[in-house]
Amino acid sequence: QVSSPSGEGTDAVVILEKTPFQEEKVLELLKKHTKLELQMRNDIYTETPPVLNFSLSEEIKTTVVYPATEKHLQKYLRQEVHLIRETWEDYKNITLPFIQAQSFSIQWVYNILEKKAEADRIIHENPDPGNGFVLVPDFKWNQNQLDDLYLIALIHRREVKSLRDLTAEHLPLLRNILQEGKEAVAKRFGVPASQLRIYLHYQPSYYHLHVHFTALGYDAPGSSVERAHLLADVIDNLETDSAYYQTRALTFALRADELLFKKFQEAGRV
Ligand code: M7G
Repeated sequence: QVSSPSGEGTDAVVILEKTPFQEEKVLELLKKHTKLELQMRNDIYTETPPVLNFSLSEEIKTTVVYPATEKHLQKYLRQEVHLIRETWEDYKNITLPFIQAQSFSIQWVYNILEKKAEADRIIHENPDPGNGFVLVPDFKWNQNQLDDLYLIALIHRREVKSLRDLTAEHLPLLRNILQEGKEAVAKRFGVPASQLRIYLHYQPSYYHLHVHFTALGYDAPGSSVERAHLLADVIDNLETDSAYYQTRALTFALRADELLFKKFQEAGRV
């Protein structure tokens, strides 16, 4: 909670993340701690207890959400999770009405698309209103090292909420993101397409279609099988069947305190 001058409290979310080690720093640290205590040894494997006095002060990245809504607070609190298998009927009867009723603002997306925010960070843009997009570094990446490279492509079209809305009509747009996105990342960061994980989330947190680009060697949050859908596979599926995402069941995890989970519970689907 943050107190205003009037003494009133407003919630804030402060996210602290340890950034990947930088090679030179690791060497420095190991030189400093030459006498590490032994905790376990088995054959060629040895473990030491965690060392508390490593200097990590410069290795922590901070993200602040302020003022934070109830949904932001929920998102970051630890909670029990459950797997949902959403049929197309479930989507129409439960998920879609939920998305339409909720008001998780996507103003930040519009600000990027309209160059009102982060304009100087744009890596690539295809300005076509139907098949274009903007590629920017994700919030989660501080751009200091390529190990945890993370970019997002935001589409210019505004009516495509998620994977569930995609049909063959969107193939040119998706192909542009895949092709131009790969080229832009290779050109700017020198990371080849073979080392990129390019995918969509289902469910996403923000219902304006976007594509994640992360370094293959980075275990990015949300890259697990119950959430990530590789863009190349999405394109293939739509080429095979334009209604693929309007017929198939999709799996995702929901936290027990999420409103959408409660809606699935009320409908007797969990
Ligand atoms: P998502 O799949 O909707 O949900 O992805 P997730 O946040 O649960 O992964 C949205 C992505 O947009 C995430 O990777 C966020 O880190 C990123 N993101 C969110 N915001 C509010 C911003 C922002 O203001 N700027 C940028 N550059 N990225 C953001």
